[in-house]
Amino acid sequence: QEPDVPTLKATFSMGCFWGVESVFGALPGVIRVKVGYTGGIKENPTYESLDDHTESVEIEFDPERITYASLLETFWANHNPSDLKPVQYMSAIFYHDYIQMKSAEDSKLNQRRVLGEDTLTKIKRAKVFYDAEDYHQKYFLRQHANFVQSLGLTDQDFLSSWRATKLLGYITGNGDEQNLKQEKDALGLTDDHMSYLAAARKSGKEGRCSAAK
Ligand code: MHO
Repeated sequence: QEPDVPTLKATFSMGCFWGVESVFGALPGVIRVKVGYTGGIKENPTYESLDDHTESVEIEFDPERITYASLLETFWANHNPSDLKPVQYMSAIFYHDYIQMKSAEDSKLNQRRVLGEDTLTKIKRAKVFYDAEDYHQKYFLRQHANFVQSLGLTDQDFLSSWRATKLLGYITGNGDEQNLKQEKDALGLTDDHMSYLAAARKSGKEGRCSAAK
């Protein structure tokens, strides 16, 4: 069942969004994640015509279970913010309110202390978030076609369900084994599904974009 709790949004850019969606999806308290394009001016960008937009994730989280500060820690820990990248893959935090802006700025200062060098991370106000094409949503989960089919996941689920968000996180080897076991029934998983997931988590073959990104 989809959790029915009030959520807040967080928007981050930190390189190829396939892997970023997987990392955040597995975190307890993260309810949903989707991938898309934001930060630019061009209207209705697509993957083929991104223009001045950046690959990003939009996270819906339950602030009773995970803090924005802890999402920021995951942000810094999962990319190199000092690497010069094309706009498509740049490092950026898109804040949704004043408090998020302050936390983002504090965490960026702290990151500079930790790294001993400046980061290239942009901190900007969140604007329109354009959902990426269906085939980009939960990309690494979609590669397991039979698994996905046996769970009856639709494009709508891939875009906006808790279930697909968690399954993406787990199947890519992120998240905690214990949490996966606890969520087995809520995710509608059989014992066969659990074995399949365990094997996929161990193989660790998926969950990465190509080295260039
Ligand atoms: N084509 C690259 C990056 C895809 S990404 C969503 C790859 O295969 O990893 O920008």
